[in-house]
Formats: sequence, C-alpha cells, structure tokens
Amino acid sequence: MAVHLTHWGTFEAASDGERLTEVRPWRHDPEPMPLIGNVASAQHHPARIDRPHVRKGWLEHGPGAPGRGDEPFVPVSWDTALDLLSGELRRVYRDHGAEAVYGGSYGWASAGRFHHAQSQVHRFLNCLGGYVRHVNSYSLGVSDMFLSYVIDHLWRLLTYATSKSVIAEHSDLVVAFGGLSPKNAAVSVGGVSKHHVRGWIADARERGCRFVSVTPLRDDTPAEAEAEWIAPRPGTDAALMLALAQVLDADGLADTAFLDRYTVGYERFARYLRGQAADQTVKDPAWAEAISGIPAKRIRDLAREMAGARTMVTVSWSLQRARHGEQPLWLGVVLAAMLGQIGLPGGGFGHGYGSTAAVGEPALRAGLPRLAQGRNGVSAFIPVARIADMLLNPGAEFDYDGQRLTYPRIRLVYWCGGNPFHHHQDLARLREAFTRPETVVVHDPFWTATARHADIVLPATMTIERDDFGSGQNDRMFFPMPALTRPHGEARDDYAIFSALAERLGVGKDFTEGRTAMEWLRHLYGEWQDTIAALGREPVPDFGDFWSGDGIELPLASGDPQVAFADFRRDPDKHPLVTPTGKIEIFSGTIDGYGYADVPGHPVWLEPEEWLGSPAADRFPLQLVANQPRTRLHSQLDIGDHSQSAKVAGREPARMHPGDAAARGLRDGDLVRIFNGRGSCLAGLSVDDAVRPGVVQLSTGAWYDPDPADPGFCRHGNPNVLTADRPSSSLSQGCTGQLALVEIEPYRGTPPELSVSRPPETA
Ligand SMILES: Nc1nc2c(c(=O)[nH]1)N[C@H]1C(S)=C(S)[C@@H](COP(=O)(O)OP(=O)(O)OC[C@H]3O[C@@H](n4cnc5c(=O)[nH]c(N)nc54)[C@H](O)[C@@H]3O)O[C@H]1N2
Ligand SMILES: Nc1nc2c(c(=O)[nH]1)N[C@H]1C(S)=C(S)[C@@H](COP(=O)(O)OP(=O)(O)OC[C@H]3O[C@@H](n4cnc5c(=O)[nH]c(N)nc54)[C@H](O)[C@@H]3O)O[C@H]1N2
Ligand SMILES: [Mo]
Repeated sequence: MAVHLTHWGTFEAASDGERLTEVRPWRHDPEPMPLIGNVASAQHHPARIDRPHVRKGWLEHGPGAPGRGDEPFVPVSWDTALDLLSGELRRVYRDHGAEAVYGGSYGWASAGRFHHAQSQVHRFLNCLGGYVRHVNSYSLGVSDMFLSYVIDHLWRLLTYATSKSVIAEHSDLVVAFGGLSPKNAAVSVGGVSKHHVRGWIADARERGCRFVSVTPLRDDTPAEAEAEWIAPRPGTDAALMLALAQVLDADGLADTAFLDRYTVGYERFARYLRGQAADQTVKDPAWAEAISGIPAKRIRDLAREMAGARTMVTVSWSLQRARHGEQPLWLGVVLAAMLGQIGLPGGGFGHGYGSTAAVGEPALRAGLPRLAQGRNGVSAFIPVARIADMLLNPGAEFDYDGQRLTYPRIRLVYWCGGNPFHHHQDLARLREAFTRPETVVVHDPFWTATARHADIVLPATMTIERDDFGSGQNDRMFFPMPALTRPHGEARDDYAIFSALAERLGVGKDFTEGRTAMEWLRHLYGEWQDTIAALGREPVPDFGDFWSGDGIELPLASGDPQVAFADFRRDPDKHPLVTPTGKIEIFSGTIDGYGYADVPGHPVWLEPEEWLGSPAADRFPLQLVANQPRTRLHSQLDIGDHSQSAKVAGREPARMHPGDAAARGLRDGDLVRIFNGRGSCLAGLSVDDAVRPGVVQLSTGAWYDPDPADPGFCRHGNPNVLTADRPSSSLSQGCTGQLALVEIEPYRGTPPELSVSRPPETA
C-alpha cells in the first residue's frame, strides 16, 4: 500500500499497475472522507480522454473556423497535435503578441506541487513572452482585494487565524454567518492529511460553548454543534448584522475603549446606524426583521448575548460570493471590533472556519518546494470572473480597485487545470464568449464541458499516474506521491506536453532547464532542504529517505496557541495593520475616495437585484443557493462512484422544503425543471426540512450537458445556467454565483439522455 494525496484527503492504495485495486483512508486521519471513493472509479471511465483530439472544423479550416462546441473531434497522434499547436502558438505570438493570449487558466487542478497545472502552464507561456493573467479567485473574489483595506491581507488572515483548538478552549459563543459546513471543511487546496471537521466543535460544545448558525441550510453546521439555526433570507446578512451593531450601539454595549484605540471611522458609521445619515433610517431590529425575516426580538437578544460572552464572529466565504459581498464581510469585522475582543483567545473575527480545512490550523514555519513560474512580459490582467466580459468586449473599459482598465483582444485561450464551463456564471453567455477567440486549447484528463468547447484537446494524466510530492495549506504533512499506475491510454503529464511544445518553439531549455520530472522533484526538494537548513531548524531527511517513506511532519511557526491579531492588540503602534491608517477601518477614506455607488466608505445595506424581497421574486419566487457539492470537489470526478451515488433520477439533486414542494405538487425523487430568465436545468428533487422555506439548494459541479438546440438548458443540473454573470461590485468585480432567483416545476416530457458521461462524437 502506498500513500497518496488529494485536495480532499489522503488515502492508501494498492494497484496492479493499471488500476487501483484497493483504496482506504490514510490510517492517521481521525475523520476520513468518502470523497476519496471518486478516484479509482473515474480513472478508466469512458469520459476519460485517451489521446489528443482536434475539432473537425478547426483541423480542416484553421483558426477561427466556426462550430466550436457543436462539432465532432478528430483523434490525432501526439506528433500531429504538438506540431499543429506549436505552429498556432508561433503564429499568434508573432502576429499579435503575448497580449493576445489568455493564459489565466483558473482552476484547482490537482494536488501535487510539481505537476500543479497552473504553475506549469504559466511557466510555459512565460517562456514564450507571457500572457494575459487573472487576479483573485472565484472562491474569494471580494476578500482577496478588499480585506486589506479594512483589516489585513487575506492570506495572513487565513494563515494566522485563531486556531480551532483555541476556540474549543476559550469561546463561549460562536456566531457563524454562513455556518461551519462540514462538507467544505473536508477540503483544502493542495491536500488534507488529518481532517478536523467535527472534533473541535464537539470539544467546544462539551465545554459549554454555544453555536449560532446563520444560514439557509440547517446542515451547514455539524450536528455536534447542537447549533441554534437562524435562517435569514439569503443575501440579507448585512441588514441583520447592521441591526446587531445598532443594538450594541444603542444599548451602550460597544467597547468604546477598543474602538478608540484600534479602529477609525466608528462615529461616521454610527450615524448611519442611528438614522442620522442621508437615508434617515435607524437600522434597528424591526428594520432588519422586515428585510431578513428574523424576528426583531431574536436579533436584539442575540446582540446582548454576544456582548456578554467571549464571542467569535465568523463569516463564511460564500457570503462574499454574491452581490455587494463586501458588506457582510466588513460588518463581520465591525461587529467583532464593537465587541472589543479582536486579539483575545476565542474572540474576534474569523473568515471561513467552515470553508476549508486550512482555516484554523496553525501556520507552518517554512514554505514548501515550489516550481518558479518565470516572468510574465504582459501587464494586462482581468479580475478572474470577468472572462466572458473580456472575450465579448475587447477594448471596452471596466472598473476595478480604484482603477479604470481595458479588456485586451484575445485570440488564443489556453486552459490547463480548470473548468470554466463548471465555474463561471451564465453558461449560455460564456458559450457565446467562447465563440470569439480563434483558438481554444485545453489539457484535461476528462471530457469536461470545457474540453468539449475547445479546438485542441490534450489528455493529461491524473495524479495517481505520475510521480510528485504534495502538501496542503497549513497542513502538517508533506507526502511523497509516487505514481501508482501507468497513464490511461496515451495521456501525458502536463510537464511532458509543455516540454515537447517548448522544444518545438525553441525554448526547450528555458522551460525544462534540462531536467526530467523526477530530476525536478529531487532538485526542488534539495532547494527546500537548504532553505530549512538556513533557518537553522531541525534537518529534514534526504530526498531518498523522503521518497521511500510515508510522509514527513512539518514544524509549526510557533509553539504557542495561535490567536489572530494578538500582537496588534498588545501594541498597535509596533504592530500596525496593513490598512492605510494601520488600524481597523470602519470607515475607509480610500474606498470612499473611489466614489463607487456600490461600495460606499462604510458598510451599508444595499439591495441586491435578486433576493426574496426584490420585484424579480414575483416571477421567480425561490432563492437558489448554488453552494459547493458535498460529494466531490467542484466538477472534479463527477463521474466517480461517490458523486454518482448522490444523484436523483440520474441528475444532480436539488433540495427544497416540504412546504414549497407541496405547493408545486412535487414529491421526493421527482425529475424537475429549474428555470429563470437566463436558463434552465433538470434536477432530481430531494425534499428536506433542513432547507429554509423559499430556498432551493442545487450545488455546483454537475457536468454541464447543454441541449444542442438550447445552450441555456442543461440536462444534468449545472446551476450555472441559472446564475448571473454580474460582478460583486465595481471595486472587486468578483463572481456572484452563490445566489440567484428561480422557479421550479415538474418535468413532464420524456427525460433526455445525458451525453456528458460519454466521449464526444468523433469523425
Ligand atoms: N454558481 C457557483 N459557481 C461557482 C461557485 C459557487 O459557489 N457557485 N464556486 C466557485 C469556486 S469557489 C471555485 S474555486 C470554482 C472552481 O472551479 P474549477 O477549479 O475550475 O473547478 P474544478 O472542477 O476543480 O476544475 C479543475 C479541472 O482541472 C482538471 N485537472 C485535474 N488535474 C489536472 C491536471 O493535472 N492537469 C490538467 N491539465 N487538468 C487537471 C479537472 O479534471 C477539472 O476539469 O467554481 C466556482 N463556481
Ligand atoms: N466538499 C467540498 N468542499 C469544498 C469544495 C467543494 O467543491 N466540495 N470547494 C472548496 C472551495 S474551492 C471553496 S472556495 C470553499 C467554499 O466555501 P464556502 O463559500 O463557505 O462554501 P459554500 O458551500 O459555497 O457555502 C457555504 C454555505 O453558505 C450558505 N449561504 C449561501 N448564501 C448565504 C447567505 O446569503 N447568507 C448566509 N448566512 N448563508 C449563506 C449556504 O447555505 C452554503 O451551504 O469550499 C471548499 N470546500
Ligand atoms: Mo473556491
């Protein structure tokens, strides 16, 4: 049995060289996850790409030929594919320059540090002169750029978050906006060794800590928390939080000494709470009840409970993946500041204790081995979720972070390790945008919807088919990942593909530096070993011992319990924050100076276009929550056994409240059609009172299976045919895929067959 790492956990496996014959969770994982069941069953699935393919029209008529996404593919040899692709790259770079290439290539790809697909594609394109890149993520599009205006760099806030063990020991009350989802906390970018999803919550509860879970889904917080469930209308948390703040202010419960010493702008914000701003509205609990649906009394009492206890205010990442996502995030910080407990064990502000396994694990002492990506010769970039806007509107101007920027004219799109036809919103619009470039190149192990919308499709290996090493963020273990089987069909490592292309383009030596993949592992490990030695820390084993072992444990940054902002609290002059004033900014002069109507200088309630109180709800009266899936990571391995085991009527499950189902004559297990003005999809109904009335949950990640006659209709249940391609704000331009308004009806016709679980038609 050999140990192997995925983003969702570590397993031990036996293999016959061709396939995995046995898979079981890593023996030291206290809370193993069933998601590991997707790997072996997916490896040789018919949806695996077995050799290079070129779209028929592109092959016959060259770049720019219409028909992308509709035409059959022609299987070709590796030599043909590499010759065609290197010729096309040469043409585009020569005739149009590096600014005509979009290489942002967003996506999670797989665990493993050397074969990390984005690192590979970025390094390769940099050897050719560069590419238009993306900034920020779909995960944290607002937080990434916004939090440093208010409190701290996002990466530091996540890496040095107060430990879960400290919360378990010290908090009296955890108020979790967006919950503490056990499904999400199973996953971390790069991998997870020991899952701590439920244990710390059970420990806290046993000591008497109380949990309040503010979310539309009861199971967003583990049962161990025995949480009180408060279910506001989705998208209205900012109103609820303002009312909590108003009670603290009006009742004299705000910690004025803390606010004076550690923050700026409270008075200006307080005038807004008190009804002294232009809108002349007091943000009291009665006001918030009308918006959120939460009884005023419960809001008032909760504010008082928070002031009377050691309280952790935590905001999940989902709350900022929405219109005006800045506001609930900012208010989480402001509430924690008003309680005056930032920097104390078990108090303060957290961001995403339930969003990933990494948050709340103590920071490590040193970084990990890393493949350098080289220098990008292009300065143009887009905020990641503006991909369709960029392709549809070359030359148009857009706002971002106080700047006015221009969309470049893209001729070639290169994607490696991501699935935009999973992750982007309004997929019919994305499909239209994908008709614009002259050439689309995709490497993927599987026939994803993105591969089906490409011209040149190259089959990549899975992690189990190649040698690598890996570790997750803030994870204690660093694992060797020797190949467990040979590659499926003719699949090659991304590194091998880029090496061969680089060779043809005359930059072979720049890309490979003369090393094979195995030589790179040894080299990167050696560099890292030297770094650790230079820090004067305990030596790490030599590569040979590491490679033949079961993983090594990494040292922590500190032996002390990790408490966020403890230094700042101790001495704010010596440890100022990164904000312009060095203090927590309840009013931001910088943001105010940008003059964006959708992000004023202090947190406010701004009505989103699509919520249960908006006029659009007359036609589409249900709030779709398109959250992360429980049975897989995003779209990855949706054809795997564990993901398939959750499908209902052969489609992605959609959950709704019994009352809403009865009102529509729907029953558990029914095939349903979910629709709005942008699109529609099929889904299998799951009736469940863990869902707030008025809400329907359809997680992301079912492979987009468009009806050939109507790309806005997905036969499988991908919620992104329903979501809007509308930015979070002019400031952040993040994705807002979490929420949309929809309606549901029974599906009456003959259920159409799915096509995504088969390879596309070949010619
Ligand atoms: N509506 C809505 N949409 C959302 C969200 C939401 O909340 N609601 N959440 C968003 C979030 S937070 C995220 S992070 C995104 C996720 O979006 P993505 O990260 O794009 O989704 P994945 O399914 O992880 O895509 C990774 C792809 O890489 C491929 N791959 C894996 N390993 C390799 C490899 O070694 N080489 C190559 N070449 N390919 C590989 C996989 O097969 C898969 O197709 O989705 C976003 N979309
Ligand atoms: N199993 C699994 N785990 C994952 C992932 C996965 O694909 N699968 N993806 C990983 C990635 S890339 C990321 S970025 C993180 C994302 O982490 P999150 O963004 O925290 O995860 P989500 O599941 O999108 O949302 C969490 C919960 O927020 C609640 N919510 C939605 N809208 C609102 C609202 O307006 N108000 C309130 N109060 N609650 C709301 C929903 O009920 C939802 O279940 O998860 C990571 N973990
Ligand atoms: Mo994400």
